[in-house]
Amino acid sequence: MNRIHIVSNRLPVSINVENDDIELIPSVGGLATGMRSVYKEYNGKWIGWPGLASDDLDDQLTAKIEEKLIEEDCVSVHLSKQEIDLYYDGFSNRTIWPLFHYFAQYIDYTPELWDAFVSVNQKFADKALETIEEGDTIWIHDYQLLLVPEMIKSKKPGVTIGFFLHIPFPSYEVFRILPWRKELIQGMLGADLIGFHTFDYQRHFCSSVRRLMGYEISFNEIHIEDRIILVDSFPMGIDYDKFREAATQSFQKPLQEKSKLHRELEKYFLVSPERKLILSIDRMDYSKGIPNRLRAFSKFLEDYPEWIGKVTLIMLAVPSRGTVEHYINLKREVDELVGTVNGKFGSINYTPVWYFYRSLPFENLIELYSSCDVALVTPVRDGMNLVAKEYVASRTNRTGVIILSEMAGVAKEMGEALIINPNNINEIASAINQALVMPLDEQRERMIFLQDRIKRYDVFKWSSEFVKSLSKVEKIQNSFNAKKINTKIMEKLNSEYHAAEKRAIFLDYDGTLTGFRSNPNDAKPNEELHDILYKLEEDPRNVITIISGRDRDSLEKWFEGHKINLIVEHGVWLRKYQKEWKMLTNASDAWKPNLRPTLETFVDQTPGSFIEEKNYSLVWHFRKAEPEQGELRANGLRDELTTMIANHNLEILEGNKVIEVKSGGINKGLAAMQFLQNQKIDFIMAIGDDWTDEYMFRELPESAHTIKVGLKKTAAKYKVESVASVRKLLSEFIK
Ligand code: ADQ
Repeated sequence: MNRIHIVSNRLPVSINVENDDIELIPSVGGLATGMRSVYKEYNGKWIGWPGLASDDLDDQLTAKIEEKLIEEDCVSVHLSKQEIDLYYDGFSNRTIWPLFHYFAQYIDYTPELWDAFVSVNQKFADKALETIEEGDTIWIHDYQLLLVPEMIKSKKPGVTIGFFLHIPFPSYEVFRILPWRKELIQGMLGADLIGFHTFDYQRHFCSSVRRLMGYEISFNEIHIEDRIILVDSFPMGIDYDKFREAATQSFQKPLQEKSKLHRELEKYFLVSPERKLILSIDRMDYSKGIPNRLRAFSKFLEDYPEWIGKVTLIMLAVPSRGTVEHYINLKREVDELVGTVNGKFGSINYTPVWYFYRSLPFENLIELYSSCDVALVTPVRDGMNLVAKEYVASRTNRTGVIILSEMAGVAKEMGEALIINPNNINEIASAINQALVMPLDEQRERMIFLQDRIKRYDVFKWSSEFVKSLSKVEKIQNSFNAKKINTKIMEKLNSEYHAAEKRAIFLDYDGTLTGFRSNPNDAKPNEELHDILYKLEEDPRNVITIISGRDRDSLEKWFEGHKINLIVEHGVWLRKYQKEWKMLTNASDAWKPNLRPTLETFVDQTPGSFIEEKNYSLVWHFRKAEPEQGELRANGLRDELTTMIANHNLEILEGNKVIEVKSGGINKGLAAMQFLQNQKIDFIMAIGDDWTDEYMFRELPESAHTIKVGLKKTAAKYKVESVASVRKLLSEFIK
């Protein structure tokens, strides 16, 4: 694999400037650890903001910082105070963060925030574009940079782009609230691989793509005009061994080397071995459910008074986004709640909640993880939550219980935890009691499973799985590109076309010569298409046939005046130029009254769907129906029809948002071959987008030039991206 670069809001280092001396302090966070192994191994650069506002730096200092950063393969994006305020504290944390965590009431819709978000994302993209080359791979991180994938892809399409979202992706009903929802989706779709922590977020994202953009999604592939995008879930892990080793070492330290905190903790247990500690660690964020946790702890002491004096909640909250109003209010609420609980249940020698509003060094974090009997992790929404995994990794003696919110992504991987609803205070209170009285054997049984899983899928496995999928998507794109008509293939087609004495050209209509419309009757040919066809027809060597699933009427009307043959209803009818309609098969329509009522039931149950009746077929259209409901009903209808048509000479065709039942024994392939009988043709070309066209691609002779419109698997020799590319290709012949 080529070079892999990383782009994230923050670089993996902080900068300390003292008397013009610059010190780089590596970040110890999970993302930095996981990504360091990737960009170092693949000779890439890390592009991001170094954490200092550019207004505070003069040119000389900036140059010095850049120099120092480049030694670490880091490339800085400089942001002014105002940019940080509007893009980071602003749109990222006042708009996207609450929206994606289902706090719709907190969303800030100020347009200036959006404008800043666009321009700062462009800054990141520009910096990346300066740094990377075509053929490189780039991995972009998180919600602050949702627009960067498209900004890079549009300038350097040869770069393979991965994007990972570290927070939840909300359901469509919530996502649609945002005025800029389409722009965000478009931005993300610049990536070739889009990763989420859980399948639920992936599902929500795909649903928004389908509804907002109308793209087809099959399994985890999104088919856009010129590419396939893979969507998948990769639950992020931690550096398991680092936590495990640190916890082991912490216990082995002689007393005099132990930290002050550690000695305090040991003293606490010395008073009485019955004493228990519950741990709560988060950034101070409203998504983490801290007030409810305090309420639940208070309820627990009220419901189980035997624990008063014996259980302490250590609550650690890292200051975060302190300039944003909702965070200031949250801090106030938490301060008050801590005071209330301590006032209500505390005494001279008992403080129920030990509250720390600060960040702690790694060493202390480990001491807390390994000393506390219970971890209380109760976010109201959380993309993943690494604290739960860090607690598990640090439990060297394999005891300890986690109480875990079902709203955290990590809950999907931790079935052995006590899973609670973070809004159910009573449930949390009783889970605390259950955790405290849980026998050690049961704790170990649960912990062994948890540790095995978290050890196996650690942060290195997570990043290598993502990188593996990036190379998979690169292969998919390459195989698509191999069939794609490029200049060389076009030259070959052109020279064979011009050398031929008689040419048969079969053209499907919907999705090939013209785009799809909600109402099929609106898909009339426009002037451009008429023009191209008139010019092709002028050449007496060309025999042009429109071969479609449509009925006779619309095509006959729309192509009046053209020197064109028509094959309709998937090959039932043929009308040669200036001749009468002729049936190519002995089709029957006697079955229609039996099947129609079934289709009508589906129309009644699926708003927006309707039936089209052709001479020898019935078609159920669901393009205008709500997309997911349409797909679901289509499956149901297919099942029902399959049973009904058994032993009749009928076939079910699944087209683009349609299900069609038609007389059997005929298809576009057989019809095209019948048409070619007894004709001396030395150039055959067939173009189509649908799987009904696959019959044509398979039946026509090997020498035929078969061309698929779109990205799906095909028997055709070549592919083009869209209706526009079909028109361009046909225009090439008549230049
Ligand atoms: P966060 O919302 O920051 O991350 P989380 O995954 O829990 O949430 O990570 C917090 C990290 O901060 C942990 O590594 C923890 O050790 C550390 N930490 C917490 N309190 C600390 C303290 N007082 N002192 C020092 N360190 C402390 C976002 C998403 C999450 C997602 C991660 C990773 O919101 O859902 O899991 O990204 O993708």
